[in-house]
Amino acid sequence: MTSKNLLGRRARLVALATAGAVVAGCANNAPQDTFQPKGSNAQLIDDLARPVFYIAGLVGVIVMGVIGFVVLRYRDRGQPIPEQTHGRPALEIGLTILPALILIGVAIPSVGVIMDLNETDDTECVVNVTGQQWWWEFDYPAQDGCLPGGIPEPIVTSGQMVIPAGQNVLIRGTSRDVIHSFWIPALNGKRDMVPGRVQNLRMQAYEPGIYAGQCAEFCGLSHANMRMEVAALTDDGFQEWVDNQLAEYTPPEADTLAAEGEATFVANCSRCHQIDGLEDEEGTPLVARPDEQVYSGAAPNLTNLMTRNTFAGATWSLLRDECRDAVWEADSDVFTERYLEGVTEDCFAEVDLREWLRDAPKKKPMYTDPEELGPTDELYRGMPYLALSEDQIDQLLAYLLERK
Ligand code: HEC
Ligand SMILES: [Cu+2]
Repeated sequence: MTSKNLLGRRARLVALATAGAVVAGCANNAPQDTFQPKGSNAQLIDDLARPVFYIAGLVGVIVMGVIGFVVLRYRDRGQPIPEQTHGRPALEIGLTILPALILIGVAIPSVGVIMDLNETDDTECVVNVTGQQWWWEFDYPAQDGCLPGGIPEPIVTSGQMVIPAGQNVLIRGTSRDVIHSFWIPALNGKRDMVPGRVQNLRMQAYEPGIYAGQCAEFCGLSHANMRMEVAALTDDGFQEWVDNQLAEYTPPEADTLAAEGEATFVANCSRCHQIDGLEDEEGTPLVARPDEQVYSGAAPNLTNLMTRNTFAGATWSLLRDECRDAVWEADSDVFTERYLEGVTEDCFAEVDLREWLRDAPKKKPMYTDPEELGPTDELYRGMPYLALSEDQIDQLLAYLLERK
């Protein structure tokens, strides 16, 4: 095969692959599509990005067209070198002023939108968002905001941030270890979450629904497994969610598998994981001390694990496929009700959670050297391998399934 033929074939392959990627990119049901805004902040960005894209696209096409013309028209065909000239003031000044004008034209609305996005005086509800390797914690301070009813006691959850649809929610974000970035493409742009700083970000969803996102700043080995969702509920639904999060602890019935699970949990898990209302045998409330165990100083609060439907950085589903689809693809008028059902026994997809309890660092890479699953700086990075027996795991699953 001649080199010319080879080039032609490669070029065709590249063209085909590019066209394929473009068509795939235009698929209409991508949950993290920035071009399908589902809230007022994302709408501001979209309204700016589209005209800017058209202007930039037009400039790009013109520049490429002129380059193509020059390359073809004046290519080397053995002709003598043309006479050299220098200086065309009108053209030079014109080609300086024109791009400057275009840039000013783009800058004015851009600065306006940046200022609008940073506006937080109009927020009605506060959630503290903290990133750590490799999951997000959401804690709701007690407040009058978030609905007429407010939030009477603090709530701590992880993976899925629940908000009332239609309200402007103020996210106060930070990190406990490295820089992460909070990004729910359908609701707003990215905001870096930096240790030692608090960064604000406003969230609003027009309609009830679930909106997927992911950490958007490389943050170590399992960066790709650091996902999150925003679940927006109706006002009544949000009130129900709040009441349920604050409901009193219901211990498992005596002499059940779940009751054995509670004991196993106390013995193996409660040093890191808080379950509000859980007590030791003497009736003293158990308070987790993840700061003594884990490098970031935190581990997810498991009080209501089964009210969220993903776990470990929202990477794995707690719902079986058909149940997950029923929630994720629900229309906005039925979404709230389906979401609030949480993980029922019929819908519980236990395989991933079982594997997680069997060996968490195997499921979600946490150390670059897999042989060294021990502590980093004498503290664990993420959840360690706990050498649980299959019986213990059965008990724990039965116990956790009741946490909602
Ligand atoms: C040394 C501290 C530590 C111990 C002990 C520990 N975990 Fe974890 N666990 C973590 C950390 C840290 C995470 C977050 C890891 C992640 O998502 O990447 C986690 C995550 C989880 C999650 C996912 C929670 C969510 O909301 O995403 C579950 C479920 C869980 N652990 C269950 C258990 C159970 C059950 C035990 C006891 C058998 C246990 N853990 C023991 C530190 C610990
Ligand atoms: Cu991250």
